[in-house]
Amino acid sequence: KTGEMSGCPFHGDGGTRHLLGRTNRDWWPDQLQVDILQTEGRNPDPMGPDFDYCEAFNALDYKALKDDLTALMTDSQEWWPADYGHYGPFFIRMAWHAAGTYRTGDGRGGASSGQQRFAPLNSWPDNGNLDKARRLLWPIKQKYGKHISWADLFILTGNVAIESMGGPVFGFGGGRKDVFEPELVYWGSEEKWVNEGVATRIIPDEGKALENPLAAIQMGLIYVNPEGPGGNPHDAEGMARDMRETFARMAMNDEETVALTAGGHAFGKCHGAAPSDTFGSAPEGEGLHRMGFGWLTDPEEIGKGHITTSGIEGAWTPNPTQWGNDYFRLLFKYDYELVQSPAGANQWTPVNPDPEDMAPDARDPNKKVPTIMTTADMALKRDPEYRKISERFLNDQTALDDAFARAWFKLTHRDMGPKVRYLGPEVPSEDLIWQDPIPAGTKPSDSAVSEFKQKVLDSGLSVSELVKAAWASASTYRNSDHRGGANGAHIRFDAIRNWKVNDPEELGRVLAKLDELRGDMSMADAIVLGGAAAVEKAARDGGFDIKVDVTTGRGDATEDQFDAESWEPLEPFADGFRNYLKTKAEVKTEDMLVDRAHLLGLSMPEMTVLLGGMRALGAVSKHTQHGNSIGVLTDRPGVLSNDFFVNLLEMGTVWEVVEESGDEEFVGKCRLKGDVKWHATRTDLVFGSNSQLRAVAEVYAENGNEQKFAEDFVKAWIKVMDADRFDIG
Ligand code: HEB
Repeated sequence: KTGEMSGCPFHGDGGTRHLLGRTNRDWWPDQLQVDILQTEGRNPDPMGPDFDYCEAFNALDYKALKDDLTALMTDSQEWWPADYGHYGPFFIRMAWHAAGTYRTGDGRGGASSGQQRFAPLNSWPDNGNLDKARRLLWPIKQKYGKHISWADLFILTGNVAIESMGGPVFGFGGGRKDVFEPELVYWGSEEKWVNEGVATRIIPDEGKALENPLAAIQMGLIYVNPEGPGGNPHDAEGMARDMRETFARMAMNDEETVALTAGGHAFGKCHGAAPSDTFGSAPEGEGLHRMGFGWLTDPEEIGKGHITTSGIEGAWTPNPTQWGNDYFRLLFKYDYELVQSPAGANQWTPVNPDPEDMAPDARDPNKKVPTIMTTADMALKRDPEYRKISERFLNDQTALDDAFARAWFKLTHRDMGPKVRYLGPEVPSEDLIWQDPIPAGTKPSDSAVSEFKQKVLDSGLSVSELVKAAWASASTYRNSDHRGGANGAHIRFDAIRNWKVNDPEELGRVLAKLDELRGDMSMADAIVLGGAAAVEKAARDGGFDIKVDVTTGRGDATEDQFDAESWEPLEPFADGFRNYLKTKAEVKTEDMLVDRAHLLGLSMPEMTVLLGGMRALGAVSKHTQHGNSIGVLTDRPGVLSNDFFVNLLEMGTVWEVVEESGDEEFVGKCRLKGDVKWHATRTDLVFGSNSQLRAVAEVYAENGNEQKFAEDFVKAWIKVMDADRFDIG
């Protein structure tokens, strides 16, 4: 367990930064601006909103596709010949790099939307030459069309590659629907790539820890620098530290890290046969006639195998296209000495290897060349904890098989959320703890639901308390890795209930009461229905007759289905919807609201109406000195009304900064008399100060839109409550 894991995704080394850091526009100012065609709500997805990928995938001839992929492994193309006549290792690296961008901090990255096709990932230095791997797949993608997404194809190809070289595979789940635009993700603020000498992100001497949510050690890497921290091969301790930290950010423990790295490097080779000034720029910055290819090398050199990718040169084992235990056998059989590759990279090679422990040349099987280890590989022997695991695997092939297969499955499916989202004939039946398994629930009858709602309203619990409890439960959902949400009722476990944002004492009281009233209904349903009852009452009190039709039939996860540590990164350090901020972050507090809304899958109007409605209901956190009134711009809290917007935009109020709050809190005073009317935060005032948010807030403050406000609020509320109901399709 690493101390940094529970850190706020927006807390780094104390600077200030933009929500998205450095973006594609910053990296490639000349990039074609197709995004202007995506304004005014136009969708860049050519398949349109009615396309059902699930249905298309289920109609796929899965066996035929796998057969074609198997044949492709050894169908070497002249324009990019397969090392050892087998593309398997190359495709494993492609799949691993597709999945390896996942980070637990915000659940973003990962393989599930096929982002490796788009900038910046298509041009990351660490993804060097994977443009060729993806292009080798195009004929197969074309053949199977809508039945297999690129995102699924990357991972399935990785699996087939492992299988075709005799490696162990645990299963495959499809269901990663393609997107047609680069995801807007924070990848870092640095202005240089790793190969341009950007600083490394962990510098203990300077008190510099890896900024959350990032999971790579330098800009443009998927994980660590293979040559050592900042390129230093002698820093064995630092190497293991960097690996441990970055892999933990990918949700991998030591055993998984060792199994994955050694298992992965049982296959293939590193490419550093020529100095790195012999190839061209990355795909996104290349000329049109390169047709999306980058890192171009003279075709004649390619034919000779003179390829440079990482700059390191050589294979790890004598059998680079065959699964086995040679990696550990060699690692422990030999002392390794530091040498330089032809491209000048630091790497390690066995001292006096036996002839049978030499590797074949990638182009000429009759020629033998020395094997290698990267400085990262050496950590599996040099670090005491990694070493224990490595020695176990050295002597127990079955243990390695199992650990590698399971870790690979987790790596490649970690960002897909609940198992019900997996498609296809190879979904493993075993439940895995990182899938957050939830037992199936039963749907209560309509009469049971109405009876329960009535009991809840008669129980003495307030609208604000019930709304906060339901929100606390459902809003843990992340649309990035599809974790969290109301299903499972994880909120009742102490580890979650005690998050400061939840006002634990109040929440505990509400949950106990709901538990008492629920009968045989699941706790998960009871929490959501309690919220629904409260919203319905608040709407009635506001003069609106609206039903809050949330789904039911949720199940309750048991203690042993709950991995508290893996839930830590789901704790919100700010939740603007509840006007909560734990500590000031590097980004502005309103940025954190937008980030949270994005993780909940909300649009700008949905975010706006939800926030305004929740303020009216008094559903704010009590953590400030203003108790549960901060941002509640209404004289009748608990009644569903558009008062928040009306009062926020009221010209009779002037707002002043509360100096001691560090620009976080404000008072609203009567313009004429000067008396204090309201207390609010940045998250409140941004709906009056930001021109776009103001435009939406005005709509909800306008006469004649009261009913629209109430209906939109309820719609957005239901959306959040039901965001994780993948189990009901
Ligand atoms: Fe790896 C390759 C590093 C992990 C799988 N890798 C590689 C290279 C390098 C590396 C440098 C070379 C590239 C070129 O081409 O040049 N890795 C690394 C590191 C790490 C890793 C540092 C962390 C520690 N891997 C890994 C994993 C996996 C892998 C986890 C899976 C599972 N890789 C791989 C493969 C390869 C590589 C398969 C080969 C490719 C070819 O052959 O092409």
